[in-house]
Amino acid sequence: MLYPVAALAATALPLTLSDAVLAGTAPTQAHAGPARMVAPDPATCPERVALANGGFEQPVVTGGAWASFPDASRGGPNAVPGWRTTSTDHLIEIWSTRMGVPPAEGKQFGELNATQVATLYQDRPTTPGQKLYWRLSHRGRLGTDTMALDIGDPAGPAQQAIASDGTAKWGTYSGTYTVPAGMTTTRFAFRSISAAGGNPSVGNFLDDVFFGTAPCVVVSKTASPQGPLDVGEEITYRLTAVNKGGGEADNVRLTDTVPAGTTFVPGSLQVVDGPNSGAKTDQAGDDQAEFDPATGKITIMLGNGATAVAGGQLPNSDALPDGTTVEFRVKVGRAIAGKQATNQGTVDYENRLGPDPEPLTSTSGDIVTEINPAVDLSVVKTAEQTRVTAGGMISYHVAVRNAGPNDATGVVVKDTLPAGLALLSATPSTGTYAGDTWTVGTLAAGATATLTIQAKATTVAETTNTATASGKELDLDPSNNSDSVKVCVDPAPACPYCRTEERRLTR
Ligand SMILES: [Ca+2]
Ligand SMILES: [Ca+2]
Ligand SMILES: [Ca+2]
Repeated sequence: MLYPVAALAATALPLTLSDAVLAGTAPTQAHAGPARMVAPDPATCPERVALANGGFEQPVVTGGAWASFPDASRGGPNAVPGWRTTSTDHLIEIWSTRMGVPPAEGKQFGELNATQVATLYQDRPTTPGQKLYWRLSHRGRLGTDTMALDIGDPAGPAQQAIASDGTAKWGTYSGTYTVPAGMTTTRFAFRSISAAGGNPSVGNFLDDVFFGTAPCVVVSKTASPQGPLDVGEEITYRLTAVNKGGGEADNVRLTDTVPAGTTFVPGSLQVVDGPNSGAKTDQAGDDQAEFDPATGKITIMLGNGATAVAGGQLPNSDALPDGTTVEFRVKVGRAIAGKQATNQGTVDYENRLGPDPEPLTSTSGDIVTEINPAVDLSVVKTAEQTRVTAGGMISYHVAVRNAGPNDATGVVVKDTLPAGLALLSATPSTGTYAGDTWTVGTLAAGATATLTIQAKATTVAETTNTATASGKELDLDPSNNSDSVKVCVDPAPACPYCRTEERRLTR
């Protein structure tokens, strides 16, 4: 009949599709050279899969050299996170270094055979089509112990590998697993096969177990203050790298070139949060961060174990929820007055879960800071006469120039005539003069406006006349916004006849 045939077709189709999708988007291996994967963002990082407590570091064995703990199904403060066992007593055995066997990772490891021959497992939510990586370390206790790794449907996971190791050293195993269509929960299980000595409570040490998705680093960035900012102010950039994947990211390096028109603030490199936090020097070779003045490039090695020459490891966000954050500062230069400071950071890292390191790259995306316009108004004031007699006329010339870089708006020049001078006329090349204020208005970058003032000297004096320019925009050099000129007003000489007459009258 038709129904079973249709059902078969419906299940077969998604399988084919999902395989095709995988071929197109699954991370590629590093053989192709420098080509790097497209930057992931939280939306494109695949749903994270990662085991809990893969190194059996929890709960911490205290008091003795080993301890049996209830499995995760029992709950409670003493339960082993993540792991469950098919053992009827639900006990999981964990060893500390005090038993004289060095862990493969950290300070503790598990023993598969706790009190019974059993299976240790974790069930994780998975997305069909996902590529998952697995890795484990296995060791015999009294001789050669053997176990199977099973992965798949919790109702009956399929054998992936057999681990058989003696007591001399940890054996390491790794592989990949693609989640089949329809499987939204995947079981990852260790099944005891045999143990030297035959004691059901002895055998098959386990450590450094991983099962999950590739690392996926997401980079975000902030600039503070948000702006708009003036030329001469500083921007603090903070970049945060969080690993939203399953496995740890390796060889994690952040690079960031300071935005055009800004200069790096020396001594401003620091790891704000995460592994190795603290201030770093600008110099290369002495710690995990450096600034290269020749290229304007900042390089910071991130993560656990980062050095001056190699990036460290960034655990996933289950282990390090906030990732790691770094900071540096730049000073806004006049070249970007009235423009924008645009910056983005890049994090390069590797997925080392497979047989070859796979290079991956993430960027923060652009962060844009508006920069206010800036100008440099300057005033030059001259007088055609520096010495006049009382009652005579003085011609003043005022020039206001805008050296830029942006157009100046709302430009006014204050030019108050000193006492003893009476205004005759004021002739601006642009704008208007009223009272003691020349309203220039807009003055383009590079433009000059002039004003001629004619005044009558009414009082004998040494007069100083000052003109001062101001505008709406930040003035990059306030020292040249004023200029003064000095004029001497002498007494008018009396005529010879008057002098004789004065003498005669006083006799
Ligand atoms: Ca461990
Ligand atoms: Ca340094
Ligand atoms: Ca100025």
